Amino acid sequence: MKRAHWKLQIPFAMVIALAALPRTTRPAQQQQNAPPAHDMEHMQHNHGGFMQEGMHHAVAKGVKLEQQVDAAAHIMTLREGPLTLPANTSHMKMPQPPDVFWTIPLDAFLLAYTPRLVDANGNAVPGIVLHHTAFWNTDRSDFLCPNKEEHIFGAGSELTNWMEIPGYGYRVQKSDKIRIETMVHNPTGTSYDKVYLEVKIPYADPAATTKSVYPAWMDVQSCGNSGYDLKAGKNENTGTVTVKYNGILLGVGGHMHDYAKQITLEDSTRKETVAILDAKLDDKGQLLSMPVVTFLDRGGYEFSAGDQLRITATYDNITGKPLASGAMGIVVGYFLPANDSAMSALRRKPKPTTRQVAAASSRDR
Ligand SMILES: [Cu+2]
Repeated sequence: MKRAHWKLQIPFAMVIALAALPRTTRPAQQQQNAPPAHDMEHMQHNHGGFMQEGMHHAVAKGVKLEQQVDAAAHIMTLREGPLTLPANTSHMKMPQPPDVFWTIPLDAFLLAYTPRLVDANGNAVPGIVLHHTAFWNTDRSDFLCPNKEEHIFGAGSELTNWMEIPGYGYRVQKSDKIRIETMVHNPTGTSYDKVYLEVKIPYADPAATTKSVYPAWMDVQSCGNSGYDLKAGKNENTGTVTVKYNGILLGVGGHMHDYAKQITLEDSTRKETVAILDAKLDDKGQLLSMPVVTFLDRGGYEFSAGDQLRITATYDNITGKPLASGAMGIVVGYFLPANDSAMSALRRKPKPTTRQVAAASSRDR
């Protein structure tokens, strides 16, 4: 039903793949070397740390996280569930899974993420019942918002893949603890029982000649929780974050909710507009897609340490009533730091209270 997005996602992935190549070997016709289309779905419905605190849902019982590591294929597979999803249940009324924690089994670069929903028999369940899932590395701080854990992956009901960027990955250390925050709902008339969220994550060995890329979440709520209230009618909200590292932004997508109009990213230090993303809605105001903007023609958008970024989201809430926690405005991109070793300072100090972190500490020193 939302297939239309996929077309929009392809050019971004291509550009990301191209941008990952050394600049000297990047003629226009090299687009043919971009990965196949099935790798290319983009991140436009990813959520940022919206529910880190604040909402009070009933907690679903018995939800567990399992992982399988296929060392030969270099794929980790996570399964979170089971989830029981009665028909016609909003996310506020649905008992929500508690945060679950994924302990990284080995030093690696995580290369891509492919989420899907399945039932106990492995049959596909429509993605619409996934409100969002968000992955956070609790052992690291986010490079834009160090008060938050490092946000490494997110997906919404479109279940879009985060494609592999050849030559780049996200570096994890064995026993890093990834917090997984999943919210479900069921706007359909069909009840689903024993649903699992499955995420396949191809990985590379740390010795691979892979460089680190960092997801950048530039939020209209600045470094607070992403969800916010909409009043009836027009809404305009603005947030700022400061980039503390030199580097380049390869391209951006956006994440907004129903009744969205537009989200913009500006580098207010440079007094430049980085990207303008216009929401595409259906005739009821429901969000269909957000566009993607790339900076390939200039070799990436260059950020300098100290640049202040300004994010502005506009909505037109045509329902005539306020919508509590109805909105988000996030520009999501990939950041390549000029000096990757500076990013190692984002690793949080081990907390001596847990055995696992203490063990990691003695190993790392
Ligand atoms: Cu959202």
